[in-house]
Amino acid sequence: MQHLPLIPAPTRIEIADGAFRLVATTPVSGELADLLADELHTITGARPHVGGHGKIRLRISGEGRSESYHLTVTEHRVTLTGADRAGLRYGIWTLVQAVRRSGEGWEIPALDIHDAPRFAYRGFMIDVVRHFFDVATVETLIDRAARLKLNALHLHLSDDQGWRLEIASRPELTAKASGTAAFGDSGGHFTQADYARIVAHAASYDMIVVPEIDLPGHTHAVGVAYPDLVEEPVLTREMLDTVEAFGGDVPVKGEPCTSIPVGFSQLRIHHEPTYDFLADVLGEVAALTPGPLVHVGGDECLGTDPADFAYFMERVTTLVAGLGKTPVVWHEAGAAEGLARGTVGQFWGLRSNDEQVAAKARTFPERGGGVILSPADAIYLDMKYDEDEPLGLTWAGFVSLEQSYDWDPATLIDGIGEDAVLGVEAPTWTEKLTSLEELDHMMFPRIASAAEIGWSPAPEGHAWRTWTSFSGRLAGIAPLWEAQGIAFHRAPGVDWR
Ligand code: TNX
Repeated sequence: MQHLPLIPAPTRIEIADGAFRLVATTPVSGELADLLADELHTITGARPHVGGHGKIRLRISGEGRSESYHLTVTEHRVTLTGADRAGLRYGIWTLVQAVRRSGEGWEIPALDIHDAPRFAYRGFMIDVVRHFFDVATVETLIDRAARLKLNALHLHLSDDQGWRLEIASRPELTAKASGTAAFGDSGGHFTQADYARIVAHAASYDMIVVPEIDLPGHTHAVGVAYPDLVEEPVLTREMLDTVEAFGGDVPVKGEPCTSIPVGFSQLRIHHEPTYDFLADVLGEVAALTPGPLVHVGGDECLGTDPADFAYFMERVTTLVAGLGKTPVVWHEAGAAEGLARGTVGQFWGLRSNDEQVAAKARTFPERGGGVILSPADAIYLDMKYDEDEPLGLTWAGFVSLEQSYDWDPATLIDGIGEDAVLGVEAPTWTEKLTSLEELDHMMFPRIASAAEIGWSPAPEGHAWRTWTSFSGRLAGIAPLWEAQGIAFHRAPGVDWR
């Protein structure tokens, strides 16, 4: 059977003979008809008429699994029914990917698709700290990720190099600690109005925003604004080596950090004003965020005593839970016994099972929380593709496109099966990335692997869930990505036409 260039692969698809011919006058009607008309305009250059009784009919049924849809294309009509608004929109993205050239015109092959996501959480992360990206850039990335059926944007808003979100009750954070970025490049921050615009833009695609305030490490910038709240930097040999390798200065408490070592900063843990600060910051963050999740970090506290770390993570997750949000933490925090019940763990280990990491990850489902999977040697999109790649980092090795596709959520971590997995997230750290073009290059096409692994059924018994099919479909989708202006990388392994 021929594989249409649909990514992520639909759950069930039948392709028939014949096609629906798309002409400039083809009318589109029903809910979200304007969205489909705009998308068709991008591809064909003509905007169909909206309204009346269209030959292309869109509808929300209010029945069936959330985010699911049913798409039927015959020679005479196109019928798309979403269970809800998100499902209808996902069906539109599928329909748009199925449009193909036919002679001088355009057509959609006759087909029948029933589709629904495998996992509820399908995310991507942007680090706006190491380098800052403005609202317009973030919105563009939302547009692109949404079209791959991703539904969560994790924003990494604070780190050693800067504080990127205005906090009204703690104005010094952005006044003093947002001006610079990695390597002394200029920084920036989101006002609360900017953040609200991002949240609203994401919501217009039924995408949630997951804000991250990284704690108790990765907090050098807090000390630039409020020196009383942080310890002196921990100068380990490893840390000095990274400063040496990547350039920049050794961080000095109270001065902006322009280098990219990790693990040297920490909040003062046995100090009550730290928790007053966190109540203010996280209170505002929770109030600004309609989504259910607030990320509080917990990664790479290399100089922190394990008992202090556990005490801190217990308090901060309890604080977030008290604000009515579900805390999310990086997997290291699984070591803390008293985490708030239901805390979600984000795994960023490697695909080769490391028993110590797996043991930390398993603690989350044991305490009623799900696990979000971000295996670094597969979907850390800041990893270099290969030795010819000028951008990005290599600590998890080179990550080819094929490798990004080569894993499955249900078998990644010993003792964590399908039911414990909340979903998949592809992070893009930005130490070495400074523009939308560079982000595009690193994210596309590997973000498509994350999208398919998060949405499509498990490979067993699904003919499209193979590397050969996926790479073929990527080649087929390239013209659409070009029409959408995505500066994707023509990664080896795909027969890009
Ligand atoms: C590890 S992943 C980090 C980040 C770096 C990233 C670079 C994680 C939880 N921490 O601080 O930016 O590697 O790839």
